[in-house]
Amino acid sequence: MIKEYIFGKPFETYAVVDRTGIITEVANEDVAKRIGFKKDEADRALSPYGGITWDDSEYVMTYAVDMGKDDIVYGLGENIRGINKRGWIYESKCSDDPIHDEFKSSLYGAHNFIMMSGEKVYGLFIDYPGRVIWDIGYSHINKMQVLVCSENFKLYVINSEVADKKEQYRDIIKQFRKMIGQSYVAPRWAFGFQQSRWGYQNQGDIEAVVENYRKNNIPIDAVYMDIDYMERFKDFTIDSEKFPAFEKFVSKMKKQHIHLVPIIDAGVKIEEGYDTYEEGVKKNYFCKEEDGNNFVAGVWPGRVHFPDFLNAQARDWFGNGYKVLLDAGIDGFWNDMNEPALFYSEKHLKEAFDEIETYKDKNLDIDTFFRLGNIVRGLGNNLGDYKSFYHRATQPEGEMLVRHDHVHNIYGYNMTRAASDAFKRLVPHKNILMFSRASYIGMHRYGGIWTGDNYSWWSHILLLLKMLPSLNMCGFMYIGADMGGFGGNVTEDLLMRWTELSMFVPLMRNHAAAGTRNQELYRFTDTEAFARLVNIRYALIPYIYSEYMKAVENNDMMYIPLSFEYPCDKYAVNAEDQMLVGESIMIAPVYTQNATGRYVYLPENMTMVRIRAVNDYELTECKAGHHYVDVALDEVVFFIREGHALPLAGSGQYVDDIDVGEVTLLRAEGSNADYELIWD
Ligand code: MIG
Repeated sequence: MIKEYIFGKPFETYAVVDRTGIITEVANEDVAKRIGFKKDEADRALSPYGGITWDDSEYVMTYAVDMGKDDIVYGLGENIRGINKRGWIYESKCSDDPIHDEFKSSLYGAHNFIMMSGEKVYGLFIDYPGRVIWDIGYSHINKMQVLVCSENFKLYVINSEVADKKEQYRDIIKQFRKMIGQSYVAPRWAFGFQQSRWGYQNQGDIEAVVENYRKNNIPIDAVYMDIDYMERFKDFTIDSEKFPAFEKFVSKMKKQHIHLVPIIDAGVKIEEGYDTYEEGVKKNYFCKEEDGNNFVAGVWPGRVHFPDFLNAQARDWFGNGYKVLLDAGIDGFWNDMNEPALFYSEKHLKEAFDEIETYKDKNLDIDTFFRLGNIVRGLGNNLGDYKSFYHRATQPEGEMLVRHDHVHNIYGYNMTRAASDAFKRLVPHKNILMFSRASYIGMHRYGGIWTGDNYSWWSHILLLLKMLPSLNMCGFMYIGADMGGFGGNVTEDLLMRWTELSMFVPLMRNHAAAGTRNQELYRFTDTEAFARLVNIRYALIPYIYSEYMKAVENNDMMYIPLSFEYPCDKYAVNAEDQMLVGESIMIAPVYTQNATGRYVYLPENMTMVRIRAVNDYELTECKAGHHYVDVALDEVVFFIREGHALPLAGSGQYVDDIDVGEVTLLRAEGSNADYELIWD
């Protein structure tokens, strides 16, 4: 059962699309009080960060609820910390921040859904595109306090009528997912291994990558084109010196079963004669400042304008931009910098220079010296800048002028919607790969996400694992992290362990930042081991793809915390470093450097699969309970659940090369279970 409470006059985000069975109530003062929401003056309301200034609202709405000491809070999608979100404060504010450590409170997405599991199990979704703070046991260890920085939003409370706790979890998730609409389905080839690097300059660089992968028998389906393929970082252009005959090159790659996936950035370069820029200006498709001038920010190309993705016409126009690349045979894209990330705004930059000028001949002391540094550091992704531009948002009642900070969290969502709508218009018979960096719930219908600029840190293997179920709860199914880590220098063992987790994740993409160590799998000593591991991935693709499709169709999760299946087993409830993947298996990846194995908890009898190569594996029956399991650096161990089976194919050098007519069924010991394969 879903109840919707309408507070004030909410902005329509189009997050909710299926309203069947939803009971709506206007949250006037009495109703708000009854359900525990309180109006508070913004500057008096709780905030660990001081006053609430994000969107200048005079009043905020707060909700507080006591938590029993064993209650669990799930959700919040793309975020730091655990599957159980208790013990920290999170902030829904799409942020371009490359340091994903424990101190952060926001990453690139804003996913305002939680599921509380205590005496009662229920889901909460706050549909508000500005700032929302989730204090889940931070200010008070046994209290959850939610702060919505506005009086205008929608709240959805989801309850389950089924009695069994185990069923309740999935029932609540399914109700929520149904309400927000079916998730995006990626093309099948996008489940293959993909290679990326910020720094590939031209056709030759890409060809060398493909050649090396093929030569080493490491399967691969796609190579990415990061910002350097463009002409001076201009969207929808291709540098003709680096790619003299782009269309031919795309089709040559396609013959080798390689898809090229170019990046598209949110900002449009200001440059006379550049058609996208000129058309955007002429038709008023860019975000504006208060005085009506187009807002100017600095990003990759230098000065840019931001397309007004909240406006339906601007969306159509920007979407049409993808056509040049589609026409050249491109069938996949990644949307970047769409929080939107900004290095500086022109206005703010001027002020900063003026202020720095006044420091010139000063004797800099403790205060002034740090202030000087902060002037420059504070230029990027600055709140003041987000407050200084406007959208002409298309709303059900017509066009509405809205200041960016009030709708910040749906900017990237609408960029991806622009792309996805254009694909349906321009190439209706093709399924295009699309994923984005920034997101909001609702965007899951239009594309997937990658989790942005992580690091080559061991802790980031675990962070990926923990994000998987939380993302599924919020509708994001085509997901993945930069395998091996984006920032910093990877080591061979880190990359190998990461590969052993990413092989169970839909988006298996190795990507690294410019200036870091080369990270392609053929760069390391034991290339042969990487080849074996990626071949195992391809043998598992029929399973991964089928489970993905089933989860999408049933509005279900593909990554399931053990606590969902075994809610009365305290070891399962506490397990945050192993999880179920689909209906048949449990994974327990190694994420510690120099470890030769790890402790694994089996909530029920399971069959251990130790696999070193597609044709080299053994099955061992294991009893429920605690085990120490050896896992050599170059092998994979996972577990088949009692009474279940999974298909293992004979690998392939690319996804279409996988022969699903030739699958072996790996069955749990003593079971004659069947498996429903989906391969359309
Ligand atoms: O701030 O296009 O997250 O994947 O390689 C850097 C260059 C801009 C950020 C993306 C990253 C990409 C990089 N981009």
